Amino acid sequence: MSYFRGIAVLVLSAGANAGIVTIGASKDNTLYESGLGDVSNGVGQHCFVGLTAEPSLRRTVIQFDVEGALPAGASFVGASLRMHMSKTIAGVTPVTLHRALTEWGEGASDAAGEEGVGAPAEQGDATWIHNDYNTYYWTQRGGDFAPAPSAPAALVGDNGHYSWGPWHGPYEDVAAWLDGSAANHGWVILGDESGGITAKRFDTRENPTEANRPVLRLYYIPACVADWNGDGLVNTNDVLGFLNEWSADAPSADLNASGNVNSLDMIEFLNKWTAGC
Ligand SMILES: [Ca+2]
Ligand SMILES: [Ca+2]
Ligand SMILES: [Ca+2]
Repeated sequence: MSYFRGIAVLVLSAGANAGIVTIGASKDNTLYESGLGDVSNGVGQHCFVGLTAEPSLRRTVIQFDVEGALPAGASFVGASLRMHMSKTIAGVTPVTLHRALTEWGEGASDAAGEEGVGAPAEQGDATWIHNDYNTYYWTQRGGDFAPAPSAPAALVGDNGHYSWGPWHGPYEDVAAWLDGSAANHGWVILGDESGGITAKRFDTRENPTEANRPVLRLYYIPACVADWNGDGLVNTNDVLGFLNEWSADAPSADLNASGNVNSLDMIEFLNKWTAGC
């Protein structure tokens, strides 16, 4: 038993960062539906999507600085966004990511209480009608975004963590941001806007509970597969690091680009590890 426990500890410690980069949001905010467009929540602890009882729409905007996040020579192969949902009275509803098409801002507005009604917008905030309060406007009220979702909807029920990706997800958007073929304005996140009470409250980058803040994970295959952890040495730590991601079914472990992780990927890794860089 102690042998296996020892292996598990090694796997966790040796493979923590290999093949995966985890980054926090650079900004996030809520668009609160209002005719005057003077409501926002730039530095609040929460953000919202869906329809309130009023009814009134909420949409979340979020952005991550992905540029330069991967090691030199790495092949980008997957991305996932994870958010924590912390309050709702709605049942299970679909929540989708849409690529934002216009730059937007996060000002100093800070909603009180449960934050559902927002706060007076401050200079530079995104609102329902402004991408940058109170000087610039979205082309369309409620934000400018690609109509088609960037990933299959997450089905959001009770409080907890929810993810989009990494196998079928926001990968294409992040790839376009990384290679410069599309401007990175992040995503507009939509709840179920078809009717009824569907509002979901998520936690923002300002949330005091660090584990509940939004995270974007980028999955990559290093330039030298044998040196999986990128420390310049090829040794057993690289095997353990790869095994960590292989066990977790991570896109970074799909070395033969087959769309899934299985024993063929392990064989390919071991062949490259034996051959060295
Ligand atoms: Ca924020
Ligand atoms: Ca190494
Ligand atoms: Ca594979």
